[in-house]
Amino acid sequence: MINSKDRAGGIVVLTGAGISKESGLDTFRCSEGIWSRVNLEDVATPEGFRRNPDLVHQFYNDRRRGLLDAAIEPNAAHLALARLELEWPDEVFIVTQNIDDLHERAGSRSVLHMHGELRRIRCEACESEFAWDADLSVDDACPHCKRTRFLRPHVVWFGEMPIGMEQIYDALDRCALFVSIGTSGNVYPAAGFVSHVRMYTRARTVELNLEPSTGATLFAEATYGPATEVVPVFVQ
Ligand code: BV8
Repeated sequence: MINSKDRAGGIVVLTGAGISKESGLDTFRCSEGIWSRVNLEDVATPEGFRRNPDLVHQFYNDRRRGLLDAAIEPNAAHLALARLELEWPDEVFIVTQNIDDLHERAGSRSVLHMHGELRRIRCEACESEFAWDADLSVDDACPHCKRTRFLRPHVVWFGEMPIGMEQIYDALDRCALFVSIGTSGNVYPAAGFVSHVRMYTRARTVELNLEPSTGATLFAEATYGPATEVVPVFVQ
């Protein structure tokens, strides 16, 4: 449970694919996960995009269409975090590895997508960035500079710098509570946040996950179970 001491400095919540699983979106490393069906090197690296942009566009077009399916809704875990932010305005900061928009659709406002956003694209020629819900192809022209073959998903691939790192570490350095939800703790720098908090702060560290993550032993507290069950209980 969250207590009043947790408010001194703020609450940082790191989320991963597990928080969206019960909304119907796939995780990456569970059995049947995304990386069991497609090779990460081919679709989530700049090299893969240069080698075969059509394959990468298809991978993200399929996931974007999936996310826009009417059946995909925020779940009780997303809604519990949105309620927490309402109760404690300006003290809850969600850093998500997810590229879906379920936190925002649940009502959360203070959300940073460190791995980018599925419903946004950017132009590698003019660096403009756009909301984009349609399929994307190499022949699409940048709405700003009109050039083709320069548009890409606004997503952070392996080997690329995640978004908002300075803001994230500022928040980690100040927080009184760090909660990790629905992530396997395999991808850096996100997987290193708990070690950073332990080293530089006196914050509480809590893992809420279906099962112990790779970094489970680094957390002072943990509750295991489906996010729609454990998150509402923890934040009440
Ligand atoms: C960078 C694209 C530097 C978007 C993704 C060795 C050591 C340290 C680092 C590295 C290293 N070797 C390589 C690196 C760097 C690399 C990395 O960490 N590699 C790993 C594989 C070792 N990291 C990077 O490249 C990062 N960039 O380091 O840049 C730099 C510095 C200067 C200048 C330039 C560059 C970039 C990382 C981002 C890569 N992009 N995806 C997309 O397509 O979505 S990562 C991919 O994995 C996803 O984004 C996802 O967010 C992320 C993490 O996965 P999870 O969210 O944890 O999902 P997963 O399936 O793994 O786990 C789900 C969990 O949920 C499970 O634990 C499960 O039990 C649980 N669960 C399931 N159901 C439920 C549930 N929990 C609750 N309820 C449920 N119902």
